[in-house]
Amino acid sequence: MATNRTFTMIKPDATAKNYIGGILKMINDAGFRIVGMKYTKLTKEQAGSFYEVHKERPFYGELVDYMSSGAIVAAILEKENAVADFRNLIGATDPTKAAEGTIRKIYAESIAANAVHGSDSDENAAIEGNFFFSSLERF
Ligand code: FUP
Repeated sequence: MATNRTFTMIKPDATAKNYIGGILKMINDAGFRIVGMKYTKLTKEQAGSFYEVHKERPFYGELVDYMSSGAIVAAILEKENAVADFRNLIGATDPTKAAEGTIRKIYAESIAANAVHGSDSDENAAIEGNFFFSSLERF
């Protein structure tokens, strides 16, 4: 089903390198409207809870350390077919495999520090958006 909202984070590697503006420009130019946005830093506990679905994966500890290592930008994005279109815009998890012109191809440094997060389903987009934003913080 085509839906109209997804959730993203600009990750610590990208905020540290001053890529926030470039990434937000790509997001807006692709037709996404920002309906909630927050510049913040996750505690280890918050990062662990956000990525709980990956807790059995070998990279979970490093992922939690990395995601709590610096500032992030969390945002809710609106567009027709938002989840699938945003996954196309960001490209493959591993930037060496990401298509030309995608955010990860342009801005990511590695599979772990891969510049942006994008929800993988409508259900997760709602869960992840609710993790960061109350109903009063989205428009
Ligand atoms: P994606 O949906 O593209 O963000 O990728 P996954 O849900 O598979 O993985 C979530 C995050 O775990 C990635 F963004 C980065 C991290 N990860 C690793 O650090 N190593 C891996 O081998 C796979 C994922």
